[in-house]
Amino acid sequence: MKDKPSLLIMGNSNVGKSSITRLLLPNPRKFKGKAGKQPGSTLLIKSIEFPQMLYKIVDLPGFGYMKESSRRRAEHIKKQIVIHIEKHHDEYFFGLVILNFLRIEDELKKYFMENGTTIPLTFELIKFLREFEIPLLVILNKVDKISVFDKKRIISLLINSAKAYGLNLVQVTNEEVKVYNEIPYLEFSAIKKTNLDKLKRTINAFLQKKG
Ligand SMILES: Nc1nc2c(ncn2[C@@H]2O[C@H](COP(=O)(O)OP(=O)(O)O)[C@@H](O)[C@H]2O)c(=O)[nH]1
Ligand SMILES: [Mg+2]
Repeated sequence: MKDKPSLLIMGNSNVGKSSITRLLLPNPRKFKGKAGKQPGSTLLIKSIEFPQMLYKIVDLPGFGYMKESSRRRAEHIKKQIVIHIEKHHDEYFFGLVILNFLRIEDELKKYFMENGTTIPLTFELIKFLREFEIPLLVILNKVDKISVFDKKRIISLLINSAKAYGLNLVQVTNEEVKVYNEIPYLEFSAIKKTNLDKLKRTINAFLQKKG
């Protein structure tokens, strides 16, 4: 029998990956959110699976969650993520790239002001996943923590910055995303469950496409 397809959930530490994973599970009580965090040098990649669930969930760190002090470790983890995706990309029907709304401006400004020649890590990650043709949704999480005014500013900064790197971010619509060169994004709150239905519908649409 064929294995279930996998949903990839990626993002830096603390963006809300475990919280979002929990919202997608049929039985969240059995899930220990901290399972993926271990101090060793090997990235232990665990997938979460329930009999009632039609897909598995794999939770991976993003490309850029380390402080300067542990740069070597960050490089090491990045290499392991790359190896994992190169080997397993066929198993993934869809990927969620999770961003923390409160961190977007800082991340982008850091790159544009101090380091204009390198690509922001989130965009690098998106480009990398797209090379393997894993369809993506960018989740802008923790929308409950910002004002409408800040939200508009951050989203337009994000869209304009993405454009500068050749990525076309568009707000997810009710229809599924058909245009390959567009990357949909969704404002989200794991705490308030904002847009949870939309997220589930989008995941299911891609699951059916793959199935
Ligand atoms: N306000 C707010 N807090 C959130 C949201 N999602 C996650 N958090 C909080 O952010 C922290 C990190 O969440 P977690 O899911 O463990 O992030 P992970 O490290 O990416 O797995 C926890 O304290 C969560 O309660 C959200 O949408 N809104
Ligand atoms: Mg976690």
